[in-house]
Amino acid sequence: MFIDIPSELEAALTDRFLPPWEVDGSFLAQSAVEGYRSALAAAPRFGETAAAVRRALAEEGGGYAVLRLGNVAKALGADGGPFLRLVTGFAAEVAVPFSPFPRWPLWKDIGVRVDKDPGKSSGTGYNAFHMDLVNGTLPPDYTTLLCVRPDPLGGGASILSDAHAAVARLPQGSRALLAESAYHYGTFFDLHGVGEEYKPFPVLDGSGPGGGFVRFTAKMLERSRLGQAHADAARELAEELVRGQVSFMLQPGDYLIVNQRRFLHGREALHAGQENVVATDRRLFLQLFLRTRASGSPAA
Ligand SMILES: O=C(O)CCC(=O)C(=O)O
Ligand SMILES: [Fe+2]
Repeated sequence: MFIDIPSELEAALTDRFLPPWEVDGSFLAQSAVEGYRSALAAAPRFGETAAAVRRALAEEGGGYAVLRLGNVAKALGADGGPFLRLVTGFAAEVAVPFSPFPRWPLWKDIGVRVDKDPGKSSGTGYNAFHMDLVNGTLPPDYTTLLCVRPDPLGGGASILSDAHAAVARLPQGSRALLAESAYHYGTFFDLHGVGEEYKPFPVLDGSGPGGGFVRFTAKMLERSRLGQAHADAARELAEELVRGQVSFMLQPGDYLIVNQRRFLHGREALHAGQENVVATDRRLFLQLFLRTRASGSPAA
């Protein structure tokens, strides 16, 4: 699931100048998709590298990929526009980049805030297994995270777990409870391109492995009021996800792409002592969502 960039491609990417992108509503404009594609297609071994990413996201047992762009990040600067445009070009080879948040740019900062709820995005604590935008009828097909800077104190490993495999290990009774529309999480306000608010929702929608979403966030165990039996089934699923998890520390320039129909994701707690790290040295990730063309109209 880790995909290295051939050195001749690294060299070409470092030289390649991509212009700033334009958006069309909440989506990356088709002109940008095509412009980036034709610029990058000329780079040696770009096509096969993009194909390897798509294969890792779709193959049997697959569902996530880490594209290792560290050397390119080092050459171009991990937090600058030129590098971000290249990564956007790779993302557009998987599906269409979009922002569900109308007032936000395409890429959303996930920094570190010591004053924030520790279990949430930008908090310092354990970020339990979840899918992003879980309470929309049409969550993003892919969620992606670009590591600009890891936690300098060594915490914050990324965690991933095969959602359908975890479900398959549960007893039938628990699966039946998870298939009921008895779950809810969070608020739904001013979001674009992710359908309507889904409340209450079933965790399992009956489409089986490889098909639908396992619409789950372990955060609802603490933050939503659920009936006892439904909460117990959700807790069992959360435990199975942890049992099956993989974890790794992303390095600067690593780009994680998660197929939300296959894998759920989260993050280990950052190391203690973040208040002693100056803000500009703290962990910084950037997040981008992708929509498969067939699953929702880019014009939506
Ligand atoms: O900080 C991370 O590595 C993951 C954050 C996350 O999953 C989110 O904000 O949705
Ligand atoms: Fe997330």
